[in-house]
Amino acid sequence: MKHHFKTVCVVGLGYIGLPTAATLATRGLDVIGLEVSPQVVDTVNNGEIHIVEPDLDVLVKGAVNAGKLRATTKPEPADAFIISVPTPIKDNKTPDTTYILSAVKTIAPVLEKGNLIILESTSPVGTIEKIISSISSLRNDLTIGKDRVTPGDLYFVHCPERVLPGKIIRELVENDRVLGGYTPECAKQAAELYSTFVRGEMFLTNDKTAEMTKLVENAYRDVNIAFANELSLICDDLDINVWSLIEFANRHPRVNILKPGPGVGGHCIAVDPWFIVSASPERAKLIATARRVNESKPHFVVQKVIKAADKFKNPVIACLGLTFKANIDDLRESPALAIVLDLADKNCGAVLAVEPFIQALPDSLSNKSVQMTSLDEALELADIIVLLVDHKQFCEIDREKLQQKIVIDTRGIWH
Ligand code: SAJ
Repeated sequence: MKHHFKTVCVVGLGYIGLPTAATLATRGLDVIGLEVSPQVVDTVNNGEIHIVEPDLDVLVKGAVNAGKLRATTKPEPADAFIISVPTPIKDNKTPDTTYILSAVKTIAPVLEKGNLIILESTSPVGTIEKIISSISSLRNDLTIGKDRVTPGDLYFVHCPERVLPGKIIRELVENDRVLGGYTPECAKQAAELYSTFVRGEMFLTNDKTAEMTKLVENAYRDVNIAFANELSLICDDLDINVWSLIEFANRHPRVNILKPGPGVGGHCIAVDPWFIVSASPERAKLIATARRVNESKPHFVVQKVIKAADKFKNPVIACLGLTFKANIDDLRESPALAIVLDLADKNCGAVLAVEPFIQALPDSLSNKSVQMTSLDEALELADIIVLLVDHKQFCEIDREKLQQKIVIDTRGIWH
């Protein structure tokens, strides 16, 4: 597909923004990364990265060395803007769109007629409409295409990212994309831009459908993980090995049960379902219940550990893994981290934490009586081993070393 884009500004150089920026740069576009953190700007401009993601370092280094990618804290004009900033959840379980709206305010002064504004951040339904009204009030010199038909000076699209941390570089290119335009022409413009690197299929629709599609994808996964987690609770009561049970049930041609775990973490699946619940609380009953089942799992694990610890005078509890899932360094909404924090607060023994993907304990744990140790040290000292993340290193542990220990394997890697 032919395109007219020369310069793209990616707003927010995080887990999604940085890989997207680097990928666009390798396709010959001039990419500006707009970032609030001066440290991140320096890191990227040195051709380095501040997150763990396979192959991203090579991509960024190449793009920066070729002069195709540079980072800055100040907005500059561009042909297209891709906003990829976080959308956290507030304490009352409603979405917090402050980062998006502040990104919009930052770019508003440099917008020009013909610019394409893409929102990749997961957002509650109606966010594109909010962005439009914010920009209309800041830039009344530009027209917007208010009736969703007439073309305006600016093009607005929601193109939710859907890549899996750990496989971002490949999924960015290979996954199908949903492009939700405020007007049909908006979606077409986005398809032109994404055709520079997306090999998957592109589905053009309106902004609200695209916003809901993203939320539904993650709610679907959450509900399915909740089913597995609920089974693990039931099996615990009934003294049935849930891992074997699921293995057997999954031999049915139309059954595919996911894996129970210590809970559901990450910035998406543990958060997005609440966006649907808060938009339609009366209807979203199953989605809300699933979220609660998954949220209850860390407490269940803590109770199991406390029960085991009661058998010792001075128990040493080794917690393996802090991240929200295997083989990444991401701690966001991590149930493993929540479990370790809770164990430390409960004073049920000496708590050791092993996390091969992180150098030092996160702030939330640093003033607690938790000690970070190597895997070998933990295996030697511990009475109780709590496996919280299925990191590769843990899957390879010599099982001999687990004998004589109480093992609480929340991921079923040693079952
Ligand atoms: N988990 C289980 N059991 C399972 C699968 C996952 O307990 O069988 C847990 C994981 O350990 C983790 C959490 O669920 O704590 C989520 O992990 P994940 O690998 O399922 O997903 P994320 O959060 O890394 O990425 C998801 C993906 N969405 C879907 O698979 C529908 C990804 O494609 C999205 O781009 C991403 O959310 C996002 O940004 O929304």
